[in-house]
Amino acid sequence: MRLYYSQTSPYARKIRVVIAEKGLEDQVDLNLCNPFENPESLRKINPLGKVPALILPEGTVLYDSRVIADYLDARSPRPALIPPNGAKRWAVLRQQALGDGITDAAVAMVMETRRPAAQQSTHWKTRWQSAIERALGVLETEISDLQRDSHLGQISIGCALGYLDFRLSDFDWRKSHPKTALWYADFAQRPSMRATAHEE
Ligand SMILES: N[C@@H](CCC(=O)N[C@@H](CS)C(=O)NCC(=O)O)C(=O)O
Repeated sequence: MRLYYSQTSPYARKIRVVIAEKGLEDQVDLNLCNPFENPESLRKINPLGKVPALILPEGTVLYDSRVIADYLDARSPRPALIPPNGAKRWAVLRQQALGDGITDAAVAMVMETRRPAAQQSTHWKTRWQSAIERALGVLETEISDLQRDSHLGQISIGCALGYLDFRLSDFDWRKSHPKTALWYADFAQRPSMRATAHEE
């Protein structure tokens, strides 16, 4: 398998964490690329031009981190990151949506702040910031649900918090979310998280 990724993408990081947690490192070649430089090789395999994208051994390409994570989870005999059914499954998928949703809002904010100042929208930046704050508020009340075995909900949320630190470091989310901060301090020490920390 070949993974197209960038060092700064929180979605690609999520997949690299999944690869490490599932012990699939030997089966995946890493192909570093910058989607914002519009590489033709990436556009050829993913019409959306986004990372992560995963080429499977038979040549099929999967994109979107949720689809890739689901595929990799099924591919390794290690304990499932996505429970197969029941309430636990929906809880994990919901946590994944919460983590990815924080990431979506944070990425949108970062992209907006790279536009010329006069063109930036205060309306959208406020809206994204408040979505992040509301999601963190919910997370703070549900943190005990995360303090169990490793699963995709934790990974998605861990990568979202890592991205906030990386790109929106002025936003001191720890102060108003101490339980989440405590959980993340521990989760960020996992070898899979340490090995995939963001780099410019
Ligand atoms: N929902 C997608 C989002 C992927 C995504 O937006 N990746 C960004 C990097 S952080 C990208 O490649 N952006 C390039 C672009 O928007 O042109 C996923 O979960 O994989």
